[in-house]
Amino acid sequence: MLRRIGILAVAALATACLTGTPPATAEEGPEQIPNGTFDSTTDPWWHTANLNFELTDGRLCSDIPGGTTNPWDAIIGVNDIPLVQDETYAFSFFATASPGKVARAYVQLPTDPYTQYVAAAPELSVSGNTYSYTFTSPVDLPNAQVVFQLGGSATAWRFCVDNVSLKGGAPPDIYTPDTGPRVRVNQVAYLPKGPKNATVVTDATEALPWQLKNSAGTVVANGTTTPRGVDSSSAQNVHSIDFGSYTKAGTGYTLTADGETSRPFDIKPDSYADLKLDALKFFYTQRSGIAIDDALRPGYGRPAGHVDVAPNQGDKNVPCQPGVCDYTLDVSGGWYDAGDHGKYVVNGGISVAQLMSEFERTKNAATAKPVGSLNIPESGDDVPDILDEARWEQEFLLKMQRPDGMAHHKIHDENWTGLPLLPHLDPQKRELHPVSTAATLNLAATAAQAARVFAPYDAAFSAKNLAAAKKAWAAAKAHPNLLASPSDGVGGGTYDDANVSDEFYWAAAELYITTGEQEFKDYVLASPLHTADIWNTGAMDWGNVAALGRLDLATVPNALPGRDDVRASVVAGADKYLGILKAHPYGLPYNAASYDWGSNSIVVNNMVVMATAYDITGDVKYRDGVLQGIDYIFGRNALNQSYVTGYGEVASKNQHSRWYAHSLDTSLPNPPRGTLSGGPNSSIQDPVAQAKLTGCVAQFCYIDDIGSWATNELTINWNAPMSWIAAFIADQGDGTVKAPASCAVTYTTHGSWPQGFTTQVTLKNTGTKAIDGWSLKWSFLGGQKVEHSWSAKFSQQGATVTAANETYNKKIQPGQSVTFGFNGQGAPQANPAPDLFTLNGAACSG
Ligand code: 9MR
Repeated sequence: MLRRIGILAVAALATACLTGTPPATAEEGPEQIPNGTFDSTTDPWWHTANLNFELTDGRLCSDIPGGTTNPWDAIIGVNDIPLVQDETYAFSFFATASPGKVARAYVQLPTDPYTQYVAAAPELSVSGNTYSYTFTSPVDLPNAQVVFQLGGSATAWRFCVDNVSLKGGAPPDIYTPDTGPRVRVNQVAYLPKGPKNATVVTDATEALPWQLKNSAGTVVANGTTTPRGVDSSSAQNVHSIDFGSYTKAGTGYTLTADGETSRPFDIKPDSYADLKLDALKFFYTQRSGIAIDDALRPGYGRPAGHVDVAPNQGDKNVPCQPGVCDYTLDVSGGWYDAGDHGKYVVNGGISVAQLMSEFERTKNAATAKPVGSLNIPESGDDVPDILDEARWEQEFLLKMQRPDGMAHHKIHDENWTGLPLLPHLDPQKRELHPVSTAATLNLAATAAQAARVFAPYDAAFSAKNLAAAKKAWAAAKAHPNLLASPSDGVGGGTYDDANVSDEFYWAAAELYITTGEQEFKDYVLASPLHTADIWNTGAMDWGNVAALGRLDLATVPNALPGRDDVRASVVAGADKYLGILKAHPYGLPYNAASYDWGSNSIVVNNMVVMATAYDITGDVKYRDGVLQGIDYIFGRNALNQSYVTGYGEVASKNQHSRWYAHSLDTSLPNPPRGTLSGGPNSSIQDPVAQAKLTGCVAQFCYIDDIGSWATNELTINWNAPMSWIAAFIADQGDGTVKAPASCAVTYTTHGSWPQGFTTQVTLKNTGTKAIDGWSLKWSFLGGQKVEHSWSAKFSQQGATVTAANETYNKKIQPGQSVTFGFNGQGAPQANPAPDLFTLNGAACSG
């Protein structure tokens, strides 16, 4: 037993309280572990032949050799522990690891099949923690084993353990999250001219009075709640509050109902401007293959990961898994997928696509505004930062393509690593996994999109992407059924997908939009997915990408026959999600009996569909759906918490990550501001969630613990739609809907030749007042450039063109028009008429 017993006891109790384990009770049974305190001997504990025991500071310690493969390649254990069926046991121990490591702790059958009655994967730190678990024994067994499995690390480390205890008679482990006041609000902000809704958890079945108070405590509005019955996603009886008629900006508001006062919140214009940038800045610190500059991200600087500097084995010369291929590839760069060091083409694809779509929205949506500086190394070049960031990933995706056009599914470590582990310290062998049709089509789709969005900035990169996209498309058609294995999940995620018809549709859609070519048009029109109802419980995710194609066909200019129907189908999807949101007492566009892995991304992606419907129709009900949906993410939920780091009074901050592992190593940071957590996941696949949340009802299946990879990871494919939505909301300013301009534009391309075209534009004043001075803006699809023009002053930035009046045609009387034109250059690919024209900053109403 450690001498500093007082300190340890306090530490143990604190941990027990933190983890929600009830303190020991008088009824607890006798200690079952012989010599768990190691006061003077290590007997009767045993170890595998590759270990030794030492008694150090009253603890059992052992140096664990590096270079083993499996957890069970190094074990410390004790035998002959009696278990009584249906008895609930408290199992606990104190342990340290230097450097920090994940160990396995099991109470198990001592022989094959080694059935585990409690299975824990504690993340051990240098300073040490007490870990406590309860379980109910399903068997009567005289000789159970307690083991610590310590193998599987490439490098050597030291393990120490103390106070190993197993006692029967433990009260069941009931974890009760601290959910604070029963009035649930968006803890970040409501827009002054936007909807404002809240939820009250109450036993009352009749309407209750509510008051809105300002920061001085003065009641500024009041009303009565709407009883909503029992919400199935939380099993709570709830009421909702609508205080949307109050529009005065301010900070520190609170809502009071049923004797409870909400956490404070703001009513503020532009309160999402920071999130718009933070959610995108997330990607820089996920970068592989480049040092993260501490000057750009104070507190987040780190050496480059996986650039072939020891102990990394590097990504510049990566072999395949044994037997998969006989070559190596340079697949350095890209973004780390999540909290692991893996890089996956399926998942990189949807993530980079959503960033590029966020950029394309700035060209095609009436309310969209440019994204701004992300404070990345490329800031200040001529390319929008959001595209520079997307390019970091797209370059990696291109490297994953083989000469025959097929793309490798993924590259990651040979074995899973523990936490914490900074990218440059990962010692594992990196391996390429087989090519897959899904990965190849992710490459085809994103490269086709990249070909058009990068065209104005880098013609060579654009051409490279287009060639890669076409090659990938042809390869996928030749190998339409090479599926990633669902069991290829050691050292990295599987991202397996049994149905790639949606990947084919998405790739064809992007190739068609970029090229206008017949083959892709025919494929899109013939695909059953083109007209299918694809608006499922979740609109899109890494394995369901038809909506990515559908949304882009609807919003990026193209000449597809029946395009109006495509646009109408997106609006139909938005109607569905809006209906779900309105029926939901917590106001979210997600209705599921059991919540899926990454449920927050489903909520946000369904909001993307509503936001797109707003961009298409201008109907404010869709925008309000988005503004209401975001309330759930920021605290109008059963746990009364925000799921975005740094936003809201109580917010996720311990997301599962090997390098933002502050809760395991205080010298490391928490995730950066603007990081979305995966959120409630009913299947609670990880041991932390299983220990704390078993039996949870959907919204409660979440814990802000770094060990809960199933409920609390961070990923590129979750922050991508988060950033898209943050931009959409930020672009709404204070929520005032801008009146459209009274104008109509006819844009006619009269002639075209391989590298050029001539277009005439007529701007008509459809209003009742004269237009006195005009500046008309639109965007080209890709690399088109105005070369020669007449009757207006032209300027161009990227793909965005501004035509301003000459002195002589400055005034346009009601009903009158002006006509001007230009010769454009560089339209070897599709050159559709723009959908959006803005006159002096407001969209022409048509
Ligand atoms: O987000 C993925 C989720 O949809 C899957 O159900 C889950 C299990 O296959 O994997 C998730 O993705 C993880 C990936 O496999 C590895 N990197 C971390 C990802 C997020 O948890």
